[in-house]
Amino acid sequence: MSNHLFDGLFSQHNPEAILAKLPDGRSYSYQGAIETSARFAHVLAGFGIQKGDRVAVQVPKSIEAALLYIACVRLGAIFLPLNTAYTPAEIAYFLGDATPALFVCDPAKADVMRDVATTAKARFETMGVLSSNNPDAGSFITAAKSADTDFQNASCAPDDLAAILYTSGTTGRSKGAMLSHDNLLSNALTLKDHWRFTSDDVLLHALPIFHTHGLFVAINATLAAGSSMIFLPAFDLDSIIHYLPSSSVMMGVPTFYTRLLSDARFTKDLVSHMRLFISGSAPLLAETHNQFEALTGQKILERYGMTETNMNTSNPYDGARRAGTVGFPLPGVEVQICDPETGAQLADEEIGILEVRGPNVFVGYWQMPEKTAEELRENGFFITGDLAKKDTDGYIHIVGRSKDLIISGGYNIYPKEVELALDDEAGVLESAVIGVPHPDFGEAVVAVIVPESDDFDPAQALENVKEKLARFKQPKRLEIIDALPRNTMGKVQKNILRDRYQESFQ
Ligand code: MLC
Ligand code: AMP
Repeated sequence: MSNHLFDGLFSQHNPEAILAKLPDGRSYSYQGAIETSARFAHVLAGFGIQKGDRVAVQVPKSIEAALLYIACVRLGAIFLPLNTAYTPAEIAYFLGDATPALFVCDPAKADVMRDVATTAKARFETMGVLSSNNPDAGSFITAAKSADTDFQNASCAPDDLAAILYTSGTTGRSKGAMLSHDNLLSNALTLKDHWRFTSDDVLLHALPIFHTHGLFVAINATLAAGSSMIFLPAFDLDSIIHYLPSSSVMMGVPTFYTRLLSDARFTKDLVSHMRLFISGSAPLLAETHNQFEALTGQKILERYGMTETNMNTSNPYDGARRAGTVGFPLPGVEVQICDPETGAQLADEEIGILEVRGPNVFVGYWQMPEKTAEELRENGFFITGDLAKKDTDGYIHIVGRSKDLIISGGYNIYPKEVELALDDEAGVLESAVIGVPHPDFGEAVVAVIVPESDDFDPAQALENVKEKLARFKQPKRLEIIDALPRNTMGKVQKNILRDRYQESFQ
C-alpha cells in the first residue's frame, strides 16, 4: 500500500548507507532506521493507535525520537512534537486541545507529566536517550525491543495529515498547524533539489527536533536525498568545532553563526571543505553574513519559512546570495506582497504583508476554523503576517512583522502570552512585553510593568511565572514604569517602549 510521505522520503536510500552518526559512537543505517521505525509502528499499533490519532511527544532529542516521527508516518498517525522547555501547565493546554491518544514523555519528567496525561485521557509512555550506558531508555523503547522489524505501512494519500505543530498565537492561545503528507514531502523534495543534497552529503544536525527547522527541513531533506547526518543532542560550540571537519552542510538559526564567529577556533581552514551553510528561522543580520564571508570566504545561504508553510523562499545555490535578503520563491511556491488594508498586490520595493501559496502551505489550524479563515484566503494564499518587499531584481526582503511577535534564538514568543502570565501576578496592574535587540539571541524578551503600588516585588513576579512559561519565554529583564504609553485609541505604543529600552542588552 502506498504511504505518500514514507515512500517519497525513502525512495533514494541505499539500505547499507549511514543515515545518522551519533556522538556516542553508535550509528543507524537506512535499513536500521527502517527496522526500528517498523518496531515503533508495531508498538503504537499494539497500544491501539490508529490512523488519524494524535501522538504527542515531549522527549529529549535522540535519533529514536526522530524515528518515532517516521513510525507515526508509517501508521498514518499524526505526530505532535512539543518543545522540551514547555512546563506542565503549557503541556496541559496542548494535550487538552489536541486530545492525543498517546503522550510520550521524558522519563525524568514522568512523575509530573503522568498526571497531565491522565487528565487529558491520553495513554502515557516514556522515551529517554538510548545509549550504551542507558539501554533502558523508557517504556516505549523497552516495548519495541521484541517487536517485529517488518511493518505493513498504512495507506496514506497526499492530503492525509502527518503532523500538527503548535505555533503561538496573538491572543495568547497556541494554534495547531495541520500539515499533510504532501505539505512535507513536496517541500523536502524541493529543498533537496534546490540545495543540491546528494548521498555524499553529511549534515551537521544540532537543531532541536520539535520544530519545522530541525525536524522537517533538516531530517526530511536528508532522507529525501539519501544523505547522512551527524546527529548532536543540541548546539554546543565544542561539538560543532569537533564535527565540522567531518560534515559537508550545516543548518542553523542566526545565533549558531554569531556564536561560531565569536570563537577563535572557527577558522577558514576548519570549514574550507564545507559545501553549504544555511540559515533561517530568524533574520540573519547582513553584518553576520558579511563577517562570515570575510572570515571563511563562504556565503551563508539564507532562506525563509514558517511552521504553517514549511520553506517559502531561498537565496540561490549558484547565483548571488544577498545579505539581508531571503532570496526568491522556491520552485512551485508563489509569493505576493499585499497592502495590509486592501489586500491589493503591491509594486516592487513597496512594503506590505507577504502572502504565500503552494503545495507547502498547511491545511489549517486544528479545530480553529475561524482562525484558519482569517489567515488562509479562499484562493489558497496564506497571510504570513511578515512585512516584506521585493526588490527590482526579485529578491525578497523581510523587513519586519505586522504580528506582535518576538523571535529569540529562533524560538517564537507571542508577547500576549507573557503579558497574560504577568498580569495574573499579585501587584501587577498591567504589563507590556516587547522584544529588544540582543547580541546572542537576536531579540530578547523585556517586560514593562505598571505596578499597583510601591511594594511590588519584581523578583517574586519573575519567580512565579517560571511555573507557567517555558524558560525561553520568560522575560530576561523587567522594567518598572508609571503608565504605559498609549495612543488616542488606547492602544499601547510598543514602538515607544522598544525605543526606550533598545539599549538594554548592548
Ligand atoms: C535558551 N534560552 C533562551 C533560548 N534558548 N532564551 C531565549 N531564547 C532562546 N532561544 C535560555 C536558556 O534556557 C538559559 O536560561 C539561557 O537562555 C541561556 O541559555 P544558553 O545555554 O545560552 O542557550 P542554549 O541552550 O545554548 O540555546 C540557544 C540556542 C537554542 C540558540 C542554541 O535556543 C536553539 O537551539 N534554538 C533553535 C530554535 C529553533 O530550532 N527554531 C526553529 C523554529 S522553526 P537559564 O535560566 O538557564 O540561564 C521556524 C520556521 C523556520 O522558525 O523558518 O525555520
Ligand atoms: P515559526 O512560527 O516558528 O515557524 O516562525 C516563523 C517566523 O519566523 C516567520 O513568520 C518569520 O517571521 C520568521 N523567519 C523565518 N525565517 C526567517 C528569515 N530568514 N528572516 C526573517 N524572519 C524569518
